[in-house]
Amino acid sequence: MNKKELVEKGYELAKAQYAALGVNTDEALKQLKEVQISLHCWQTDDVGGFERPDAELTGGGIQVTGNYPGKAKTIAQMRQDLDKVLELLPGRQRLNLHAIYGEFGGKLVDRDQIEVKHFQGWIDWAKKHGIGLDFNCTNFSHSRAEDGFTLSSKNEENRKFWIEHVKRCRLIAAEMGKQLGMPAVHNIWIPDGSKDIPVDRYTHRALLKDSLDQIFAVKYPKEHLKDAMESKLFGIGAEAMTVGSHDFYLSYAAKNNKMICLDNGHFHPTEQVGDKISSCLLFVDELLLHVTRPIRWDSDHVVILNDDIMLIAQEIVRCKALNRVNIGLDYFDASMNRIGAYVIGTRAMQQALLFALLEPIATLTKYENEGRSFERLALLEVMKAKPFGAIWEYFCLQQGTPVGEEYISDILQYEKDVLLKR
Ligand code: RNT
Ligand code: ZN
Repeated sequence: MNKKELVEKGYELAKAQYAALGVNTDEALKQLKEVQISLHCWQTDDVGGFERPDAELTGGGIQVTGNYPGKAKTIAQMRQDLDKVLELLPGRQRLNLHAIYGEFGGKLVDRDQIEVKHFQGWIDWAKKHGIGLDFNCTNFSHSRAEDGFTLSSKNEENRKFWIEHVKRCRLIAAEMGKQLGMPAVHNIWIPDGSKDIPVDRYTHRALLKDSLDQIFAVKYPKEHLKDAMESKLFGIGAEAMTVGSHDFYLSYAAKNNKMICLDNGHFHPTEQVGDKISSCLLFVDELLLHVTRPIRWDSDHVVILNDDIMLIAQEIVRCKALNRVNIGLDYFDASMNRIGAYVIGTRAMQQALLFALLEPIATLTKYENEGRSFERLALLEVMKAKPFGAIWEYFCLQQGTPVGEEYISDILQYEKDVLLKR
């Protein structure tokens, strides 16, 4: 049997096993095919951006470690890398840009000066690929963020500057959504916080609230733009307080029906983002996720198929909220092949969703409703040993993308042909 026949045969056997539990695998794959995962552009170049030739990540309490060869140094290189990533991924993707990734033509365009024209090249690129774009204001790696405050700054000049920046970013995002015919998500994450114990938290939070009110006073059609705000517990150098905490943004989002962005690297280690999804969905229309893998001090390791990600996927599916949860990735690892990092992480998220779509949910719910906790736990465990991998491999085959381990050699070839020559 050749590889293709093997995968097809494996699928037929697996399909029958799932069918015996009342699960329709064809239906699961049909749904998985439509889920869009937003790829964070910043894994290509370690969150550097293209404002200056030597642009790099500074401040903001986020860090990239590693120096693996092949980092994208120009927009052309970045697009080449992203083309490769898209080629290796089944299902649908989007691209998530930060404001520092514009085409500034070698001139220094400050953050309060950026315009749609700096991103038109990306819009055209996305159109060519038939994918959507998402956008983020960049409130770090800048001299006006050096004291640790942006939208919540007591320095009015700085605060005005950042308000103007975010307003422009929303305008750019809305234009992306308009031109591409799919709404763009604009996400606000600010690094504002303090290293040591502050005595005036209230004013900073009041200032942040006021800044957001000013920013959101400009309205855009929801077919073009969806707004999100991302909370955080702490960052390096901002250990004692983060102005944009979960309580702050959740309250703001619920009151103003904005999206809350849940980054699963931004909570206490035993808190589960999967548990938060159902709560948030009862009070806001949609959510944004930043899927990542926190380890100790770092919130941004490459996503793998672990319990956190599985629960997130299960909760999205169990809440029947695939159309209300916007899924984006957010990690940056410079210690390994960066294209490989994207492919591992995106495929892990898709696998988690597939696993969730293959749950015998009717039976599990019946057990739960009848108080049969042994049967519920037993069936959840049994599902882990079902031939899920056979369904996944068939999906990759169906989608014309590398099956199983095939993508490893593909990426090594790209490394040899392209990355090591940079
Ligand atoms: C930082 C946030 C934020 C950033 C990106 C680059 O802790 O997670 O989402 O990672 O905006
Ligand atoms: Zn994030």
